[in-house]
Order: sequence, then C-alpha cells, then structure tokens
Amino acid sequence: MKILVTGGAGFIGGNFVHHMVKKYPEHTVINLDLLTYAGNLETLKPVEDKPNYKFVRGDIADRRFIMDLFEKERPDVVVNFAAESHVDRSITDPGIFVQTNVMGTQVLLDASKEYGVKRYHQVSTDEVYGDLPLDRPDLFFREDTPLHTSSPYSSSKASADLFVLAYYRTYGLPVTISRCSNNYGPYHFPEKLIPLIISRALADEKLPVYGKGENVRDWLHVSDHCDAIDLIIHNGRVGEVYNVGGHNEKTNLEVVKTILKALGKPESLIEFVTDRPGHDLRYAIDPTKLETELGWKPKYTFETGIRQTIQWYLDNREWWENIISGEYAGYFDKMYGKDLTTK
Ligand code: NAD
Ligand code: TDX
Repeated sequence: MKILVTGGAGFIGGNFVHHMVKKYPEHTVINLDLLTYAGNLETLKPVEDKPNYKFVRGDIADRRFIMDLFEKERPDVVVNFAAESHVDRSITDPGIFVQTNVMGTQVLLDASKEYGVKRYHQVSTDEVYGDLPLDRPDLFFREDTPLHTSSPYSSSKASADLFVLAYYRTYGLPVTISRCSNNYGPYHFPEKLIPLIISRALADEKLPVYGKGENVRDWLHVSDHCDAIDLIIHNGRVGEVYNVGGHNEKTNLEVVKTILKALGKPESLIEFVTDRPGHDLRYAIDPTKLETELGWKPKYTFETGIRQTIQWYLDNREWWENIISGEYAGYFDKMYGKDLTTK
C-alpha cells in the first residue's frame, strides 16, 4: 500500500510519518511538503534513510504538479495534514489560509477522485466548532455540533471539511475526517503556546500570555492523535467525522505555570499581553464516538505527556534553537515586540 502524507515536514505530519514508517515497513510512505516556514526536514532525520520512505517537495494547491504526482505514484491512501496552522498568522494574513487550506484541499480531492484513491483522510481541528463558554463545563464538542468558526484559520479549515464531505456525497469519494483538540509533543514549532513557553523560559525570557490567561484548551499528546488517525484510516467508516481528544482541559495560565514549575523557573517571567482578537474561550472534545466505535484510548495524561515533552525539548535543543535563531526571530519581534518591550 502507498500512503501519501501531505504536510509531513510539520509538527503532527512529521510525528505521523515516523509512526507509519516504523509501524508498517511493508507500506510506502510518500511525504509531500512545500517546506514553508513551518516545514523542517530535520524532523524527518530519524526516517529519511528507511527504504519505505520518500520525500517530495511541492504545493498541494499546484494542480498540475499534484495531478502529475498522482499519475506517477498512484497512492492508495491520502492523509492531508498540509495547512497553514497558526491562528495569529491567519489574523494578519488570511489569504494564504484560503489558498492552502481550502484550494489545496480541493486540488487533493480532485486528484483523489481522478485516480481512484481508496481513502482520503482530512486532518481537521476542533476549532471548526467555534468555542464553548467558560461557565458551562457540562458542554463538549460532538461530531454533530454545528460549525461556527471564529478566526480566518478555523474558517478555512471548516470550508475544507465541507468540500471533503461534498466530495463524499456528490462523487462517492471514500473520505474520513478527524477533528482533534490542541496537540503538543516533540517537533512542535515554537510559535505555538507550549514550545514557545518552554523555549523562552529556558532562556529566562518574558512569557507572553494573552488577556488574563483564562482561556481553556483541551490538550492531547501528538502520538495519541497519530494513533487515532491510524485507526480511522484503517477502520473508520467512510463519510464520517471523528472527534479526537482526551479530556485534558487546562487554562493557559495553568499550562504556563506547570511548565515553569517543571523547569524550576519563576512565575515572574509571565507577562500578560494584549489579547488575541476574537480569542476562542474554551475548547473541549467529546471523543465517545472514536472510543466506542474504534476502541481508541489515549496513552498519555497531560501530566505524563508534558513531562515527556519538556524532556524532549531539553534533549533536542539544536532542533528548536535553529528555528528561533532564523527568520522566526523577525516574526516574534513583529508579533510581540510592542507588548514585550513596553512593560
Ligand atoms: P504545522 O504548521 O506544524 O505543519 C504544516 C506543514 O504543512 C508544514 O510542514 C508546511 O511546510 C506544510 N505546508 C504548508 N502549506 C503547504 C502547501 N501549500 N503544500 C504542501 N505543504 C504545505 O501544522 P501542524 O500543527 O502539524 O498541523 C497539521 C494539521 O493538523 C493541520 O491541518 C492543522 O489544521 C491540523 N491540526 C493541528 C492541531 C494542533 O494543535 N497543532 C490540532 C488539530 C488539528
Ligand atoms: O504567545 C501566546 N500566548 C498565549 O496566551 C500564544 C502563541 C498563544 N496563547 C494562547 C492562545 C490560546 O488560547 O494559548 C492558547 C494556545 O494557543 P496556540 O498554541 O496558538 O493554539 P490555538 O490557537 O489554540 O490553536 C491550536 O490548536 C488547534 C493550533 O495552532 C491549531 O492549528 C489547531 O487547529
């Protein structure tokens, strides 16, 4: 079997490529990635010499390139991770989110239809459901919760999901969709909350927390997400959406304080900065469908997962230090400069 993984040089796609290459030596994994600022071939070092792994550089939104690739490789399964993934960047520059997340998905769907792909899996997000109030802990996102997006990022992901479902209903393309909560773990790009806090705390730098730090995210270790996708592409029912989450709700402040405690750093590093426009209050997944239909169970609690993750960042400094010393430094100054220098 040939599995085309798009966005496999990014955080979750990279972890998924590791998982698949190691677990299924009899299958071939083709990793297609444009290598945007978020793509990093260093992440693929552990698998790059494996005989069942191959990297191709290219853009999922480039129709001719994608059609040629499908003609040549004839993948059996497509798992689409490729996306612009950062909410803050979508607020400053929404256009590229439409281009990659919506148009790119549609090109992959056309190619999958044209070349008779046996399963197209779309990696989506819980952000398509919008947010939940902070004072209603009884509410969770279910697969039938209406789509109600807040940011240009989540709007682009919801649009893509609707195209995926339309290709199932209209053309009978065998699709599945997973909607996962916030991931954390190895190879997470340091623009996102957890690796940002770990890397800056280690350097005794100020830690930007939006608003009052009361927003809640439902954290899942990336390897539990990879297990879920593996199960869904093998045993999930076509045309279905599966929510993925492990009931690990934390306020941002709780997350930051947990990391500081583990690193032995003072809470005085925390700097409350201007809130994100349209900032979603709370995400919380109900994973019952995935658990009961497919027998999925997360291996990590937040406590064991965050410990493993912090240790990974301590053991792999070179991976993230290369990133923060490059073009990312310019992004950081532009994004946070005003807030972190005026106080
Ligand atoms: P990421 O930003 O770390 O990686 C994205 C990858 O896609 C990068 O390697 C990048 O080079 C590649 N890419 C971007 N545009 C491309 C294009 N036009 N063609 C080919 N490749 C392109 O993102 P991530 O955090 O690993 O997220 C992966 C997927 O999972 C995304 O679809 C995201 O919406 C979804 N998701 C993420 C989370 C999370 O917490 N990070 C949670 C749920 C769902
Ligand atoms: O500097 C920061 N300070 C801060 O308080 C950053 C970068 C974030 N935050 C807050 C915003 C959020 O409430 O932390 C929370 C997590 O922020 P991000 O790491 O940017 O993630 P989020 O916006 O929740 O989106 C993530 O989860 C869902 C991923 O980036 C998405 O790709 C995924 O779909």
